[in-house]
Amino acid sequence: MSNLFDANIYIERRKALAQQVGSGVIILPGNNDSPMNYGDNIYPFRQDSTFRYYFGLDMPNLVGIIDIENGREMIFGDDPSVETIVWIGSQIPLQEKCQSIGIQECLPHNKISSILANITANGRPTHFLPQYRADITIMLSQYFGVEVSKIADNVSETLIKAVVDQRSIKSDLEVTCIESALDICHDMHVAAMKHARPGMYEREVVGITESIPRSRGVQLSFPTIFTINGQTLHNLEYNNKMQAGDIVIHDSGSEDPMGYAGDITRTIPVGGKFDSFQKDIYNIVLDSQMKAIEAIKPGIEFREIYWLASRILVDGLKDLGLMQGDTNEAVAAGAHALFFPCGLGHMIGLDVHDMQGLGENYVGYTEKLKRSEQFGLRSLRLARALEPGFVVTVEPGIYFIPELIDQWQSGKKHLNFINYSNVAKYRSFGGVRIEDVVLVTSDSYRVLGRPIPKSIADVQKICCS
Ligand SMILES: [Mn+2]
Repeated sequence: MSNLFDANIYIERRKALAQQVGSGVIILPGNNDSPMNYGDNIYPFRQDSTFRYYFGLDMPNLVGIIDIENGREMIFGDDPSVETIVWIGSQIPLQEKCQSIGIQECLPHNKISSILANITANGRPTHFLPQYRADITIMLSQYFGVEVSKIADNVSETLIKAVVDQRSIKSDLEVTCIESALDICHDMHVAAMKHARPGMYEREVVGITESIPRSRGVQLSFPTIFTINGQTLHNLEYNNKMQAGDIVIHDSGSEDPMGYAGDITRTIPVGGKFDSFQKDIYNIVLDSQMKAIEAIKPGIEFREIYWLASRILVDGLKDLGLMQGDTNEAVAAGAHALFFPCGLGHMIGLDVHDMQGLGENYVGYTEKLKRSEQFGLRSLRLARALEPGFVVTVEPGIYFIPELIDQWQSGKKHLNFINYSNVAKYRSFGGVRIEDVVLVTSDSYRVLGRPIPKSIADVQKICCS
C-alpha cells in the first residue's frame, strides 16, 4: 500500500508508547471527512497527525485503541457498502490495510462502545489527547459519558507527554520525509521568485506556487502567506497588485506523501531589485537568521537562540538609528518586540507547528522552564533545550506595524531604546522574514532541504529570471 512505512515502524512506535504510558487504555481517533457546505461536499481530507504517526492509515472514519496490559491493538472502521462503492470506487479491504500496519484486530465501528465499556471496566485509566475537531469531541463524549464541555478537562497528561516525547525526536526516515517536503518547498519558492512581477496580483503567484504540491499529489502544510503587507504576520489575503519597489513575504510549505511538513519563508523584491532601505533591513534579518542557525546544537535552550537572534536585530537597528542604548538591556526589556513581536521558530514534523494541538507548552516548555508573559517573548513557541533529532524552524523577521508603533509611541514605551522619529521613516516598509528548517544533530546542526536563494545577490539573480 502506498504512503505507508514498513509495518515494523508502526509496531515499534506503538510498543514504545504503551511502555511509556504504562497502564490502561489509549484511544486515538483518526479524523473524519469535514464538510464544506453540505455533508457530501468535503474539504480535502487531512488525517490526525498522532493517529497517522501510530497507525499510518491516511483515510477517514477510523479509531485506534491500545489496551496496554492485555497487549491488544485494535482499529475500528468499516468497509464501504456496494452502494457507497458506486460513488467512491472499489477499496482495499480494511482488514488488509490493518495488516499492513501490523494490526491484527480490525473491528466494525459499531463495536467500539461495547468493547470500550468492557476493557475500561473496573476503573482502568483511559487516555485520550486534547481534541481540535467538534465531531471527534462529541464522539469521545458519547463513549465516555462525559459532557462535551468537559472533554478538555479529562485529557491524559501522561499520554500527551508520552506522545510529545516520542514525536519530538525525528528518526532518519522522518528527516528524509521532511526533506522531500522541502524539495517541493524549494520549487514553490523558486517559482514565486521568478513570477512575482510588477503589475501582477499576489493571488496570481499564489496560483502558481500552490499548483506545485497539487501537481505532485500532496497538500499544502498550511495556508500560504504571500503578501506585500508582510508586517501582518499571518496575512492570508492575496488581492494586492504588486508594484516595482514592493517587497513580498512568501511563507509557504508543502507536505510530503507521508504527511510531513515543510515550512520556508523568503522575502522577494518585486521587479527584481531591493532598494537600499530594503537591503539594510534584509541583511540584518539574514545575519540574525544565519547566526541563530549556527548557534544550534544539543543542550542549548532555544530561548537563548531567540535572544541571540534578537540581539543581532537590535544591533542592526541601532546601526540604522532606529534603536539605541545597550543591546542586552534593550532585549531584556523587550524593546526589540516592536519590530519582532513573535517567536523565533517552532518544531516541525507531521504538523507544521508540530504537536501544537497537544498544547504548545508541553512541546516547547518544561516543568522548570515556564513561558514568559513579556510581549514578544510570550509568543515563543519553543524555548526548551534542544536535543538531537529535534527539527525546528528558524525565522527571525523585522516588521513595521503602524498600529503597534503608534501604540508604543503614544504610550512612550522604551523611549531610551527606540528612536520613534527615525522609525517613522519606515512606517510603510512592510516586513522581512527569512525561514529555514534545521535538524539538531548529535553535536551540531544541519539545514535541511536543497538551498533556496537567500543572499541578496542570489535572490536578485533569480527574481524575474
Ligand atoms: Mn514557520
